[in-house]
Amino acid sequence: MAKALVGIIMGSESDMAVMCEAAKVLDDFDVAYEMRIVSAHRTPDVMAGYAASAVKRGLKIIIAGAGGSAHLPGMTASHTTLPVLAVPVKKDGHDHEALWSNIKMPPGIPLATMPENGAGNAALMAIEILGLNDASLTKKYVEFRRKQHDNVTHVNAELTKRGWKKYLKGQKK
Ligand code: RP5
Repeated sequence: MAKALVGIIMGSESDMAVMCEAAKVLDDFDVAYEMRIVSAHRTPDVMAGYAASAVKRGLKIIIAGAGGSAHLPGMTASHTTLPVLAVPVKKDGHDHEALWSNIKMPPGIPLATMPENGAGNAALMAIEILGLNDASLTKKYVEFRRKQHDNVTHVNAELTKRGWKKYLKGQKK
């Protein structure tokens, strides 16, 4: 098994439905990762140890997701010099407190905050960063971006040919 380059951590098992989207993207790009529950509130010692040992263990980036008061991403960033990508987890009944908590980091400790529940984009950002030192990964990523471009081009061609009403009707089938 390849050594993990990305650490995906989350405050609770209840965040996993959101955070597994990051794992799916990394799987698609064959990027090795590890996934752990690391609560800033319930296991603060584990959180500090995880972040402090991350460089030595070979991690290059940490994706940290949490909901509620969401201290995990920021506190993780404060215990490591690795780039930490925050995913504010928003569940039913939540307001935007996790997002606010994550984007309000004080000067001096940067935290790259993704959109609410944006674990997939966090993984893509991780791939962009890892790609700086991995040409074959960047090649796959460029191909991924090209497919998105081609998809829009294809939709536009269909729209022009059939008009939006027929296009939408075709989509609903
Ligand atoms: C945060 O508070 C966790 O990230 C989670 O989103 C929330 C509480 O989780 P559970 O009570 O569902 O374990 O620390």
